[in-house]
This record gives sequence, C-alpha cells and structure tokens, in this order.
Amino acid sequence: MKILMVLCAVVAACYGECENKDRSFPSDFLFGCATAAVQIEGGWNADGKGESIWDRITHRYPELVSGPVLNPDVSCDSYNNWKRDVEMMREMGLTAYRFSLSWSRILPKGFANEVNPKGIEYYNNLINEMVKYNITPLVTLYHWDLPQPLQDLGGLANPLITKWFEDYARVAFTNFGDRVKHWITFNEPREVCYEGYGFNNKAPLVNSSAIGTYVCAKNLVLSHANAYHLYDKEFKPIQGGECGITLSVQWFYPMTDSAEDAYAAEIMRQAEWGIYAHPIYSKEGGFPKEFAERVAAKSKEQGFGWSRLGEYTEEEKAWARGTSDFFGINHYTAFQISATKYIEASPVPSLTDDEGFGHFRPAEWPVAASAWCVMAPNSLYNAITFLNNKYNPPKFIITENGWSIAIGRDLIDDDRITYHRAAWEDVLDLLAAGVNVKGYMAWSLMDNWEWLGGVTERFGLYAVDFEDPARTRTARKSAFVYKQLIKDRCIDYSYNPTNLTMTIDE
Ligand code: GBH
Repeated sequence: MKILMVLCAVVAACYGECENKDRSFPSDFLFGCATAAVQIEGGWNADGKGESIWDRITHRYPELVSGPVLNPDVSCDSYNNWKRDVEMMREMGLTAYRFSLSWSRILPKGFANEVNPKGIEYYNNLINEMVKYNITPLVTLYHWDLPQPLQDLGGLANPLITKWFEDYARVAFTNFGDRVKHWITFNEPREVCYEGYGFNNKAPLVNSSAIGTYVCAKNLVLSHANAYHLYDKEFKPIQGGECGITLSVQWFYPMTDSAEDAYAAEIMRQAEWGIYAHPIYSKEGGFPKEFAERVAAKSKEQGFGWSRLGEYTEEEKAWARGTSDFFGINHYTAFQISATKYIEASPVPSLTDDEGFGHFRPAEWPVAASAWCVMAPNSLYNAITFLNNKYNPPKFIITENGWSIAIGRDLIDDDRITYHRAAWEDVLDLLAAGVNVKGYMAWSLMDNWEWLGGVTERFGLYAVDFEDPARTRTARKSAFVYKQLIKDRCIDYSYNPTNLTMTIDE
C-alpha cells in the first residue's frame, strides 16, 4: 500500500481507489461532454456559412450581451480548433461527445436546395477524428441557431417549419448517418419556445409568452416527429442508429406535503416540460390534461374564443406519439413550488400567469456563477425517477448537467467537482433502482459563449482564454476528476489532484 502511494505521487496517471466498488458504472455507459455550435465554433460567416438568428440579434443588439465578448463570431474558434477539441476528449478518456450542427453552416439559406460543401466537410473532419479514437458522436440537429431566412418567415411560429426541419434532417442523416448513430432533434424545446418566442432572453426575441410559446411548442414537437419518422423509415433500417429529443427538465418539489402544493408542482412540471414530453412519451398523446384545462379556462375568461395552448388533432397525436428512442434530459437545478406563497405578479395573459404558482429556493442550496443554477439535493434522481414512472421511456441519456464559475476564477474548481460528484451519485442510485440510464454528458467540454451571458459564466471542464487569438484550452481540476471517474467507473473521494498537467493515457 505504501509503495503504491509513493508510486501514485510520482506517476500522474495513478489514481486512488474507490471506497465502494459495488457502486460502479456499467462498462458500456457513455461518459461524455456536451457543447453547441454557436457556443464554440465561431467562423460565423466562414466558407459560405449563412446568417443565423444569433448572428442577427447579437450584431443588431450587442447591448443585450454581457461583456467582454458580445457575439459568437469567434467563440472558442472550434471551426479551426476541432483537432484540439478531440485531443481534450482523449485526454479525459471520454467515450462520447455531444455537439450540435449549425443549420446555416450546412444550408446557408436554411432550405435544402443549397448545400454548403465546406460545412459538410467541417463536420466530416470532426466526426472522423472522433471515430478514429472510438469516441461516440451524439449529434444535436438544432441547438437554437435557426437560419435567419427561416426566421424572416416566422421561424418556429410558422407550421411549415415541420417541412423545413425535415429537409434539413435528411441532409444530416444522409451525410453523417453512416458514422453518427445517436441523433437528437432539438435541444430544450422549453428554452426555444419560452425563452425565444415567449420571452426576450434568447433569439429571436419574440417576447410573446401567452401565445408564441405555445404556437412554437406544437410546431416544434411536430417538426421533431417528422424528423423521427423520416429516420425511422428511411435511415434506421440501413444505418441502425437511434433518434430522440432532449428536454430541459428542472425539478419542481412541492414546498409542503399539502395536496395544493402537490397540484402546484405538477402544474409547473406540465407547463415547463410536460407540454413537450406528453405528446411524445405519453400513451394518450397531446398536451397534458390539467395544464390544458387551466389554459383553456383562463383563455375563455380573458376573452379568447379558443385556448391559447392550442390542441393536437387525433392525427397529430398519433404522429407525435412514441417518436423518441431515448429520453434526452438536460438537468441543472430545481425549485420548491408553493400554491400560496412566493407568487409573483405576472402579466395577464402570460405563461407565468397560466402557471400561477410561487417558486422558491432555500438559502442553503449553493448557487453557481449563473444565478439560475442552484444545486438542489438529489434533483437529478428525483426528476428521472418521476419521468421513468410517468412515461417509462426505453432509456435515458443525460445530455447536459453542469455548474458555472465566475470569470477570472482559476483552474481549481472544487465547487464544480462537488456538483458533478453529487450528480454521479444520483445516477448510481438510478442505476441501482433499475432505471435504464445509458450516458452522462457534462456541460461543458470547455468554457464557451454562454448566449446573452457572453463569456461571464464558465461551465468548462477546460478553461478557455478568450483574450488569446488561439483560444488556448487548459484542463481544470474537474477535468482530472472526470477522467478518474471514467477510468475507474466509480467515484473516488480521496482523489484530489494537485498537479494539473494533462496528458493522454494510451
Ligand atoms: C443549457 O440550458 C443549454 O442547453 C446550454 O446551451 C447552456 O450553455 C447551458 O444550459 C448553461 O447555461 O432567465 O437568465 O435566468 C439550461 C437551461 C438555462 C434554462 C438558463 C433557464 C435561465 C436563464 N437553462 N435559463 S435566466
């Protein structure tokens, strides 16, 4: 034992031992990191790329973004640094990596009649490099960067988006599907529809909460369903992969054990992610019942001749039902929900008024650099257990989970390590309970351009120097801790690296 400890002190690649080896991840579990095109690629107009809604809003309204980096023109410059990105994956020993395709890099005007060969080449290079090192690609088709010409026609508020998206999906499946076996149609419908169409903190800044959110919700789900059916019918039989969707699932605890608080928490779940999950994963399909009744009643009171939520026809219900081979879940945080307390005034009509309940976070829950990102006890376990009981999907993939630190912090990110280790404990608890969780993607591989937060909120296991034209990446302590987890497949609390020199273990 003593010899081992001495050896460990001199050999960087030597790790401690997990106290409880029974608590370990299965050998086929996918350990990865996640990123998104806008947030890392840069090259916003390189080699024929078209304009996306994020290029448009940041160039037009730079004042909306927190400084010092006001737009994603360069981001981490992964358009040029993709080899280094794969090298980082190899350093940590990742077995998977989730990234997104830029629709306007592939189809500069959004439509499939004009394909940009340089865009195809970029993703081919990246995918080939990953495959060379046995890193499984998980590819998101849409992580928030709609081509601007499609937005000019209404974007996700135009029902024709279902066709436009299907055409785009076909181009992606055709070009990359021989090597990509895990497709995610949309990242976080709630953020697309509420934050982008119902509010003004994501492109395209439509800010129509009471109507836009819901119009987008159904169009998005039907677009997803079109891409799923296309894959299922024409590509899956040949390529043999799977296609699903990723929802943002924050957890909502009832504040007390009263029936009113239980109802309030359930309404929040339905409003925040049930309107996307229910049509896809439930047996009956369509919008979740209690929330649909609530919006219908309020709409009537408010003088609308129809429910602002809208509804699915029987045909649409059947088309959307069962269209996901896995449940992709992005999870960061939780709230306590109260039927009577902490209720904030909301405009009438609005999504928040339709929800109508109070939310709260106890002071003892630690807060990240992003004010919304709060660490709540066992929230990942609770969220997935609930979804598993309610929808019983074939499998879960955790497609994002992470913690931000402030700009200027150094490489020692112990708070992030604490957060991730707690999440991994939750995953082990889920596995022990027999829940089929297949993978975990940490957000994020590296610091990146955090939407309107610019580069002020740093989620990276690797730090990125945004002042350096080369956008140099440096492993943080958390990258070493992730590497230990992947190597040993169990959590080792005694592992506390001090030498942060990262190398590739062959
Ligand atoms: C993920 O969304 C995104 O998929 C990813 O692109 C992003 O980088 C990552 O989070 C980290 O932020 O109204 O200002 O309080 C996570 C979902 C993000 C939803 C923050 C709520 C609140 C922003 N959440 N958002 S704010």
